Amino acid sequence: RFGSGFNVAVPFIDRHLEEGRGDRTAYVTTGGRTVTFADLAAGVNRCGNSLRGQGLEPGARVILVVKDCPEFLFLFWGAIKAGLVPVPLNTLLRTEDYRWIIEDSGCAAVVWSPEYAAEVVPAVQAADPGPAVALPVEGEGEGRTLLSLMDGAVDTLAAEPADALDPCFWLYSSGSTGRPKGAVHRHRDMVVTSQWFGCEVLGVGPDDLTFSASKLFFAYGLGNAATVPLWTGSAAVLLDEKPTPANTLAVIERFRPTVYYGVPTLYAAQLQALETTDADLSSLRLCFSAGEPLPAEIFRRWTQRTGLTILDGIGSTEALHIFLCNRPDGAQPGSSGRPVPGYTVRIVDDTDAEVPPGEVGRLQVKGWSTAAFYWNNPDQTAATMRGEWLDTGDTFRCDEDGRFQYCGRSNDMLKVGGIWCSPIEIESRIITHPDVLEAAVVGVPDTDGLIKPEAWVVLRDGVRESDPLREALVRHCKEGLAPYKYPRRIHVLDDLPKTATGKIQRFRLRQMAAA
Ligand code: 3SK
Repeated sequence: RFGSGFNVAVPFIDRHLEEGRGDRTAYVTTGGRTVTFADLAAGVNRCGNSLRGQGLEPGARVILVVKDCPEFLFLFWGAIKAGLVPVPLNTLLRTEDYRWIIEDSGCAAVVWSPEYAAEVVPAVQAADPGPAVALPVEGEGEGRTLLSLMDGAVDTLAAEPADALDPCFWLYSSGSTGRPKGAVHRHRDMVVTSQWFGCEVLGVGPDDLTFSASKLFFAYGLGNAATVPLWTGSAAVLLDEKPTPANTLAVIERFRPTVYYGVPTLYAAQLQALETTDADLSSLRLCFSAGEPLPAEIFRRWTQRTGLTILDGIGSTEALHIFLCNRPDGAQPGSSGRPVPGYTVRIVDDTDAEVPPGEVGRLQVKGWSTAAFYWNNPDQTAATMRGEWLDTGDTFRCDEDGRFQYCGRSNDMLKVGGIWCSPIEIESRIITHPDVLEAAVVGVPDTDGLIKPEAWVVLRDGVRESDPLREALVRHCKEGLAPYKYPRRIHVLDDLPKTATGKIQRFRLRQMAAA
């Protein structure tokens, strides 16, 4: 299967029919749809035939701006099976972002859920060159839609022969600055992440039911809900709305998943909701967190409130999924854990030389799921893909036990009074204050041009902003941190600026500070 002619849609989609799982459920949706493995295979084939029927040739890029629904899976896997290259995009982007990516990718097709038409359609019209094919998934009236094409398409399709190392799909990495970069992933990459992380670390098996609050367009959500379950022949729940504490807790109660993937901000908000409501989370055997490091305080509060441990991990769009994480048999608060089997992780200095245990440096990872290159971007490719090592842009420390601890984005670290200082450490202290829900810290030049930490906080519901509260927060930091680390100013916000994948956009806070 993995030799010449290998197309990754075969083991992820067709294998289930060959192994007699056609009648089993692959997906359920909060809107009441059930998709069996046989339905999935038929949808994938119809979708692949529909796209090829529009004149798309092998290798053509197909942009998806599609919510979490069965059609996302039909499109993603159908494109791959038909030899096309799906490019799922963040559904929260704006017209100008979509226009730029349509042009950068040179895509031949754009498909969108009607919910996103207001941002996508003007981008399709403005792009030069624009896509040959532009289709809403569904729609009212006479117009051609993906569903109308699929209605008339046959439900068998021979997989387009490919090689394990051929380009298979792209993911644009949101990055915290600059234009997004199209990471080109290969046919083998999803096999690697699903087997190593899904099976060998989490032990996901056919009887699990997954719920990922993180969306399919994000590498984390794609691995959680579109690859690990399909690799293991298990089922997943799809929520097509923006995840909120209320709807995610309701999904867990109603569908009773065994495996839940969230992000730290959502765990924090769910904890707040659980102060005033009850939710039955007893079906869960595993809670996972990624997207940004999980503060130790949220880990503790979640365990206290639910009796469940959250396994924190780190991955990247370029590595495709999780390469460093805590294990079910020994999660440590505030730690990103150990390498996932199959990955080698090292911490290097500015000359790419490995640093001794305990020292801070840049985290690099090596493994078979890392992207081949960035499309159209040799400079960023050279800066990030260093031979077989991928530079994550994150600063980490590894302790004597081989556990890794996040210290911030490489360019987020602050040097205060000549000493490197991690914003994460200060943030972790601030959020132990009972009035604070979330915090982000950046370095801001003082009147002498010297960098000092300043904090932006979101207060818990019902807490009012005041000078005494700010003073109390500073005192709280002084009591718990090395003297130079306390935030010199506390700013209060309703929400922290974040990327669609939940990472704090510290550059926006720096912009606010400079304004
Ligand atoms: O940010 C992360 O931790 C992550 C995890 C899995 C896949 C992709 C990403 C960015």
